[in-house]
Amino acid sequence: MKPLSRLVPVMLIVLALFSASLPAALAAPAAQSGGPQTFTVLVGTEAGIQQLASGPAGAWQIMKYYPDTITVNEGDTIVWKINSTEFHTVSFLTPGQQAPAFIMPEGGNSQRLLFNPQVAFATPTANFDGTQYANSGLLQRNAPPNPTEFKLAFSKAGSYDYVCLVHVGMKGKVIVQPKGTAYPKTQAQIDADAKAQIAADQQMALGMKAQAAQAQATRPGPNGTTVHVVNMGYSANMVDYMQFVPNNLTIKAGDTVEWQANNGATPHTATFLSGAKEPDLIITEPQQSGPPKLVFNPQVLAPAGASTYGGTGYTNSGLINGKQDPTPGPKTYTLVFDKPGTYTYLCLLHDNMGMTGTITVQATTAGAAGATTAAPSTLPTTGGAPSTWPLAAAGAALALAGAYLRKRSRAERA
Ligand SMILES: [Cu+2]
Repeated sequence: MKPLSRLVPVMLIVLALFSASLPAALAAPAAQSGGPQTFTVLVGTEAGIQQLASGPAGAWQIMKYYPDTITVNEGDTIVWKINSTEFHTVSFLTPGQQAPAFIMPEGGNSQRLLFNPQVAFATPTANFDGTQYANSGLLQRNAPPNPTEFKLAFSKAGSYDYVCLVHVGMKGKVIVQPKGTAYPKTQAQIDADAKAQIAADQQMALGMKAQAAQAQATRPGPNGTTVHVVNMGYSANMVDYMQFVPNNLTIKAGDTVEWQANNGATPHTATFLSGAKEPDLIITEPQQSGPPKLVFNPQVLAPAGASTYGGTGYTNSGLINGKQDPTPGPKTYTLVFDKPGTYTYLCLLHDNMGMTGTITVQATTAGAAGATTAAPSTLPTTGGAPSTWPLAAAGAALALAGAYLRKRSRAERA
């Protein structure tokens, strides 16, 4: 929430200077004087802030621009500032251009997936006239050297749509008026509107908590055991809940946990590190010329480990794409827990938004203990044949995690 907190004092000063004495309609023309103006748009917001080791982060990520439509004049500049833990882009496509994919197959005989540098890195566009591809790259907070803002000057009157190339449906518009035209809103009014919209959207997101928990259910498993369902987040109205639901679960030895894909299109993982280092999401491979290759770490993408977990070994669901993602691939991940203990796990994509959980396994009573032995062999597997998973994951470009660039920068330092 840094950019917002920076904004608020400025707004208060502006309001203190002008609002008390001037009606809003009179304040507007003041913005006309003094040549080109610079306006600010906030990118994303979040709610349900938690204090994490990496800093404060929202469990709810809201994929919108504030404001989503802004009117400026020729010669003016807009600065987009990241305002969420999730990363986003601000991307103006050329007329008729298809949005470049965020994640793409490497091609040839490779099974690897790459992050598209055309999406990940900023274009050097200085003066936008509607004919160029102008892209912010991935705007991300607290992840230098990745940018936290994107500046673009507008040289030609017109109406320009832009999108986030990571989150389908996240879009904005810039209306550029001829030089000298009166502005419909000052920055102070824009800020006030944005602040009100952000507050409303945060309330809307927090109000979705009950729905997010709704699909939880248990059902009988084999031999008197229980299958417990954990939802991998929740997605609606351009809002993503980056939590396991429930995030702390207590079961009996021999029980099964079934993680279910996000109800939207957002990919997640359920990953038990068992004390090992979290794998980087991205492997950076410098090239002779041009941008480095950004390889989607196969260790994150691919399922790993056995179907029973007892506290040891890297055990990973691999990428579980949301239910609305048409890409073939598993929509559930199941693990049987046979040893008492408390086991922590995380989503490799969204742990920086607090997407972590625990499974506490209690010993069964003496009478039921024998029942657990037959459980693993009779449970369904998750599918996701190793030969098909990398391409299956390609469609998951829709909503990748903020972990990406943080890890990329870590990889680059290494
Ligand atoms: Cu996740």
